Amino acid sequence: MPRHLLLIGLLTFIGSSIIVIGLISGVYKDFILNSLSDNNTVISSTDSSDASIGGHVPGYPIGDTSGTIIDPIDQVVDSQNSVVDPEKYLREFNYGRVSTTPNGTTLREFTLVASDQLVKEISPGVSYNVWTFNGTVPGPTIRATEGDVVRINFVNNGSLPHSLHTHGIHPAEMDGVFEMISPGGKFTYEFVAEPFGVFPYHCHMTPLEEHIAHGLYGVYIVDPKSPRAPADEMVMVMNGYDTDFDTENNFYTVNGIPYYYMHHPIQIEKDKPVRLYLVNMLEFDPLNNFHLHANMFNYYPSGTSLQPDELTDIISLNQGERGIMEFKYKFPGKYMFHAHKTEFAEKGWMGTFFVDDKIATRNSSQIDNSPFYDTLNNSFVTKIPQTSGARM
Ligand SMILES: [Cu+2]
Repeated sequence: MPRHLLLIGLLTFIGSSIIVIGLISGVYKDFILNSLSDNNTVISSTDSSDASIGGHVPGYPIGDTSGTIIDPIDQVVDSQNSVVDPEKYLREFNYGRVSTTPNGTTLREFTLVASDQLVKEISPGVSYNVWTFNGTVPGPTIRATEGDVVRINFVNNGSLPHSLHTHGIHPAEMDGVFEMISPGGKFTYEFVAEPFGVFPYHCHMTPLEEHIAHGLYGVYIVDPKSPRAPADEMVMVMNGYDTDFDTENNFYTVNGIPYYYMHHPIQIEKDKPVRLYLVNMLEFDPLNNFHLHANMFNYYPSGTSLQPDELTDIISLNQGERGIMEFKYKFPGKYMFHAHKTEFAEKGWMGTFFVDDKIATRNSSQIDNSPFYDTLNNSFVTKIPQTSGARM
């Protein structure tokens, strides 16, 4: 047989093989994707053709996209195994053990224990080796007033060197960057709380990317000496988890558990001011954002001013950026908030506010800065006063 005919025959065979493989993989695409999901223990019991996946509000079905849908239909978060209880984390502010220094300044003392051996659920059924401050991701929110002395007893209970780097103004040796704290080591960070605002704290050991991605961060709030107006205060940390170690996040969350506030709406009161301390600690992705539905909010970048910079319904933040949002809802009902980066939203970074107009208006003298709405008892629970401390 002439050589050129042999070549044409060979090329025809290769071409038709590619077409057949293409058709087969198209037909079995869902099967292949589901198998991959199973291997990664990602919850994926949903059929992508079902228009009402996830039990979400009518008109907002979660459909299949370029990403794997990982929204558990019934989200029962196991508080024993879960990396954090987002219900509790949302409105928990730790004011430290309070005493007075000889010159009359308020001293707030905290203890932060770093560890890197815990395996916790970051979503129901999905376990991950989290690196934590005090056992949760995000770590506890610590709070002081401008001018207070903040003392943080840092303990490294992990197997790797860690440190504590807090944003804000302080001396070089309190910056937690060049002095690594070895496993089993301790260090006391002490500085004056300044300026007022909202700040992240996080481990600063290399490779930094790894220490942040695994969860070593939290929020530090400094109140102005003359306090902000009373409001329903809450903290939200935007983060992600790279569970297959390819330096791309598989899960995106606000307050540690993907989709948590979709299934457990945050109860707020109609016409009552809400103050939200927002921090972006997302690793690997350069930008994250927060979009509030059917409303606008005043935004205070870094929380360092009492005058808002803008009135908007969306704010985009790079890693480490943060600010304060203030808003109130005019109409009762259920409203979404989520990353306006669709991929992040559909991999877990979305939630809802439930605006209730039936909550009895409380006596204003009983209102402190951080009321907690107890969904079990259907009533507000008063938070600890700002000066009592001893929460950590
Ligand atoms: Cu670290």
